[in-house]
Amino acid sequence: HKRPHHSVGIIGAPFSKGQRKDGVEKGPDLIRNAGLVEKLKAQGCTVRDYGNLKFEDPADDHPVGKVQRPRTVGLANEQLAKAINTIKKDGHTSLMLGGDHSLAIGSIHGHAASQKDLRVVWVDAHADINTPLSSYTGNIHGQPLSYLIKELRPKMTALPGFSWVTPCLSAADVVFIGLRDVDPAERYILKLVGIKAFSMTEVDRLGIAKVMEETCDHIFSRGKKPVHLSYDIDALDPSVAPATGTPVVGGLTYREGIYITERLCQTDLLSAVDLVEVNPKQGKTESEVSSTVNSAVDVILGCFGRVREGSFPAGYTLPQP
Ligand code: HAR
Ligand code: MN
Ligand code: MN
Ligand code: MN
Repeated sequence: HKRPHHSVGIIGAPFSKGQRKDGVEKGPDLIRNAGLVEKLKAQGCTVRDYGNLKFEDPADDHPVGKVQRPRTVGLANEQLAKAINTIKKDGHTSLMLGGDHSLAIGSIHGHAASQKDLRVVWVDAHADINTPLSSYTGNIHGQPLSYLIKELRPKMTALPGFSWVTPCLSAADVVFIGLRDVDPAERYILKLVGIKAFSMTEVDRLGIAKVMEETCDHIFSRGKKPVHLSYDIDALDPSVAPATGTPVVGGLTYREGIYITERLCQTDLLSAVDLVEVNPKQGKTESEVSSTVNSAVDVILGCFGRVREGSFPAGYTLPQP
């Protein structure tokens, strides 16, 4: 089919306070410095880079129960939500470069503010659906979906920094791919509210092509709606993405990881993308860092029209002898 033109609005979110490891705030600039904008343009995209958000540190952000830095994470996400809403109003597909995965709260909330009724594909080793009360780490990057899913409202407590958040997703709007490190509470929640999940076991059983057909069937079963892809780089196997805060063995191959993006691009409904959890300080060598960043860039390029079969611009003709 004829490939549509992609207009990409990039926002960098150099934020790490949704977890405890320094370095993930370097993600946006690392990914840009790997030539992201040039590569997107080379494959025919229009790109506007909105730059990096600047985050504040609210005074005395003491834990609430186990939850770490709720005011800081809440405020950062409120800023991000506004930025994403602006990018969507400007008519782009948003591309949020994280940063840790707590940023999905603001990214999805901001997306939902301009696109009613969206669908979310969450590609991750982890389910990131602990409630503030069920989380044993207290890290908000392990919790973002619990803030966004309507059915979980009764399990949530009010947290400082999050009064602006209203759940904008139904459980049926979300699909997971790549799960292999899910807490007991998270497994219970997935069953409780009924969220479609393709763990690595399903990727093994069905193959990635069938997983993606079933993913598309599920998210479009109630009509064609805009899709938000939230891609945690730790979904990929540590052999291709080692520089991340919580690597888990047995992940998606590079090819499976890229196939997901190609298939979603093909729907022409990809409306927002998050690429999160690239952490150079977690790389043991330069080459671990660069392979992780290169994988991240390729994931993004796949979202915006790159195809492995090759392609040529409209109007292309061979040189005449
Ligand atoms: N489930 C654990 C928690 O709640 C671990 C989350 C791990 N980190 C991520 N999320 N990168 O995708 O803290
Ligand atoms: Mn995650
Ligand atoms: Mn993860
Ligand atoms: Mn496309």
